[in-house]
Amino acid sequence: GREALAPGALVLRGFARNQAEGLVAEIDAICARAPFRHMLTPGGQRMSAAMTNCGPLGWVSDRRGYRYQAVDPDSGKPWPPMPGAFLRLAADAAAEAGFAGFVPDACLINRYEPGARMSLHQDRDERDLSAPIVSVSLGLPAIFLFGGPNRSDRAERVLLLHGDVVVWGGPSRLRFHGILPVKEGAHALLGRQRINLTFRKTA
Ligand code: MD5
Ligand code: FE
Repeated sequence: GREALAPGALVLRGFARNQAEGLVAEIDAICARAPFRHMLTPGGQRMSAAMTNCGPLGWVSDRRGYRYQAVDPDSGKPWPPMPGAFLRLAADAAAEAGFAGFVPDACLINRYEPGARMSLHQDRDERDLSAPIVSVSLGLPAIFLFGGPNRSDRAERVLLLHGDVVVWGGPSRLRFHGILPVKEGAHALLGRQRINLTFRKTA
C-alpha cells in the first residue's frame, strides 16, 4: 500500500519485501569490501549507527565535517559499485512518487543495532535538493521521527518495518527527521539489526 505522509513524502509499505534476501546478499558483499564503521561527528561524538556506502560517492563525517567523497577514508579505495538491483529499486520507488528518471550517485547504508539511534537532523549536503531521497528499511522495526522545516517543530512518529520504502521529495526533502533508539529484538533475516539504505543524488 501507499501512504502519503505529507506533501512530497510517500511511504510504500512492503515495496522491497520480496527482494530483501537479494538486497541483504548485496549488502554483505559491500561490507566485505567497505566494512561498517562508526563515524565521528564534527563535534567528536561517535555515531551510534554504523555506516558504509556504495556507488560513485559516499557520505562521510569526521572532525572536519560532513561531505560526499569518492574514496572510503578507511581503505583509501573507491566505494563498492552500486548494485544494479539497488539502482532499479530506487528508480522504481521514485517513479511511484512521480520522480521519473531518478539515478542516485550515492547509497549510504546505516546499520542500527538495538539502542542505536539518529538524532534530529536535515539532509542538506546534496547539491541538487530537487532530487528526492529514497530510503529502504530492512530488519528490525524503528520509529521514525518526522519533523518540520524547523528543529523545534513537533515531530510525528512513523513506524517503519522490514521492506518499507519511503520517498522523500519536494517540500519534505528538507524536513528535520531522526530515528528513536531501536528496540531489542531479532529479525528472521537480519537478526539484531535494522539496516536502512538511503539513495541520494548528491552531485
Ligand atoms: C534512516 N536515514 O532510517 C534514515 C532514512 C540519514 C537518515 O536520516 O540521513 O541517513 S532517510 C530519511 C529522510 C531523508 C530525507 C528527508 C527526510 C527523511 N525527511 O524530510 O523527513 O536511517
Ligand atoms: Fe537523514
